[in-house]
Amino acid sequence: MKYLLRITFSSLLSILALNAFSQKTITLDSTVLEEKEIAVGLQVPWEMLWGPDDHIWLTERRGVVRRLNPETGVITEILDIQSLVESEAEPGLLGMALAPDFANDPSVYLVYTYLESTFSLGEKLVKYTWDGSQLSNEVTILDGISAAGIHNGSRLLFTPDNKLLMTTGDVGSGNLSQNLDRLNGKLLRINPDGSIPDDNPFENSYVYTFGHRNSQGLAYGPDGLLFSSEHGAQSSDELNLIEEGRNYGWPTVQGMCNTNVEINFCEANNVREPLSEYTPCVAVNDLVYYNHSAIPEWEGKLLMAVLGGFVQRPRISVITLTEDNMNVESQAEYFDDYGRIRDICINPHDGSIYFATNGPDYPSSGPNKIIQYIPRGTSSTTDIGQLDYLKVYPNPVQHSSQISIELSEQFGKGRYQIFNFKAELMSEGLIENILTELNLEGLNKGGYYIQVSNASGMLSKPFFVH
Ligand SMILES: [Ca+2]
Ligand SMILES: [Ca+2]
Repeated sequence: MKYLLRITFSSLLSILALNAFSQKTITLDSTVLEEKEIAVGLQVPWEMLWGPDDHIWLTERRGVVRRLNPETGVITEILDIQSLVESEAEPGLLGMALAPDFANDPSVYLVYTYLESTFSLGEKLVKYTWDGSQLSNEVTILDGISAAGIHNGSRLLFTPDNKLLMTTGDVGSGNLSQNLDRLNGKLLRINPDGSIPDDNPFENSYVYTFGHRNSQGLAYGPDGLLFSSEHGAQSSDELNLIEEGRNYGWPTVQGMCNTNVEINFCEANNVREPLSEYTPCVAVNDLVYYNHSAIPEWEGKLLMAVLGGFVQRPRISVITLTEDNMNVESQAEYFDDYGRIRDICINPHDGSIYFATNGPDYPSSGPNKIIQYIPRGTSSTTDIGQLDYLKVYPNPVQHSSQISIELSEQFGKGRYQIFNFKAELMSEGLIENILTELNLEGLNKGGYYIQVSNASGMLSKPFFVH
């Protein structure tokens, strides 16, 4: 329970309740970003990618892959492998990558943990095929990776030369990280068919770099440089620059080489120090490179999702590198009132930022959301003229009164479910008309969300009873 956040449930509710009353904005030097809640009620969204089909693809840790239309908020489920996935606490369905030439090779790569035997968990990299509506036909690409209740890595990233990079965790056994014969505690470089690239740094080995504890952020930055984030123990989360074949020090070295033991080890083993370390740990996670002119203040910078640990607040850190990109010049913090932030993706058209929240507590709790911040003045996302929508009003709504549920003609009618923020089902039923009044008698004061589902997908909205 290392990363337990000391925010009480009631304080979170009041934060969320405040959010509901006004549209939030963030003002940078000259750019104003406006908040939009895209989806609510997800179950630990872990990886979120902007796909070539202009949809957001996301994994939920329990073993579900969904596809989200960012214009309308409609979510469809495209894979459910909960029966294959073991997902207590940290493990589960984690990383995802889409094949770079998706039009000709509609392959989706996933990493998940599974029950190998009664007493052991394994982790594997698999490939599914997208047929335009579902993922199917699992093919194992790489198996034999140890998994555990903690430290399962698994961020995936394609290289420009069409290799697949995958981070692996030390599963709580730091000695694995220095053992080149084991796949744990490493950054692996893999041919998409699962074979070992013949130009890897160690002969006949998937290992690209080693000495990692649990890296869950991986991104190309400026000049094609490769960066990773890495969870430390109690101290020394790391932002690393990845250099082929290098040793990143764990478990002897945490963060910089700055104790006598560390200095000796670093000199003897040519250890690559991090660019930056975070002490005490803040639980650094997804890393993306913001390379869009829509937010000039952030153009050319790294954005890092921070789950938050100990007393440190969750946030997105905006990291400015030095001119040679080899050091961190400064860091600023944003979005620090959403609970744990797991993952980020960027809309390549309008420069919007989307992030996935994982609730206030370790390992996760609801209501997990996808939040968008759109640079003001860009027009790709608007409620006017949307084909699909769900509107809920008034919001907040008076206790023991009625709430209006309005669905677009295009989306049509469906089945509704109302959950509280612990994801407990409070009521459900059919919506028979485009405009429906629901009686809220029996709902206590507090935060809820409604999901409406039909054959075309699911829409969601939060609301508050006061
Ligand atoms: Ca290190
Ligand atoms: Ca150190």
